[in-house]
Amino acid sequence: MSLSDKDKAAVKALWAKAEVKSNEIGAEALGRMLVSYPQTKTYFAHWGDLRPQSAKVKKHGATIMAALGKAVKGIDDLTGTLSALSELHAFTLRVDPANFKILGHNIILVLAMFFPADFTPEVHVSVEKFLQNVAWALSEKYR
Ligand code: HNI
Repeated sequence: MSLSDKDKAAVKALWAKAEVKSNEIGAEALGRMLVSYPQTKTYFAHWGDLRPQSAKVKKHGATIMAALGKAVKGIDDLTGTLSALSELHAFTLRVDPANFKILGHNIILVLAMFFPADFTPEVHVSVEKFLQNVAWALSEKYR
């Protein structure tokens, strides 16, 4: 489902607020994914400590959010914006693309936790569509 101008505006507005807290948001989302969807831990086993408070989990949460920040800026061409990352996840990291939806779910949950007043049903649907499109773009090179 492609993003309307309204969706893009809603995502950009929420992101403008989220960006300053993006390290915290990313760490919370990644930490939660690893606890509540333990099958995702296999990809990060080489880190050793995978508890949400571990330094590596926190740092990688920030890395993911920075990449998503770039995706928000490149929202008109998500496939192009995310093509190198898609290639990395497909061929080097070999991440099952089903996991992109799982992380997206954790990110949307944490955004709702951090910004309850902003997270109207209209904003929810736009952010959901955005994360869905990010997951599709990241899956693009899997063929
Ligand atoms: Ni992902 C590395 C972005 C979902 C497993 N990932 C990265 C990097 C970025 C990134 C950026 C660092 C790249 C580099 O070093 O050049 N990952 C994203 C984004 C999403 C995502 C934007 C989805 C929204 N990654 C996932 C998921 C998994 C995943 C769902 C597995 C469950 N990613 C990895 C692994 C690495 C990684 C594993 C390498 C980590 C390391 O440092 O060893």
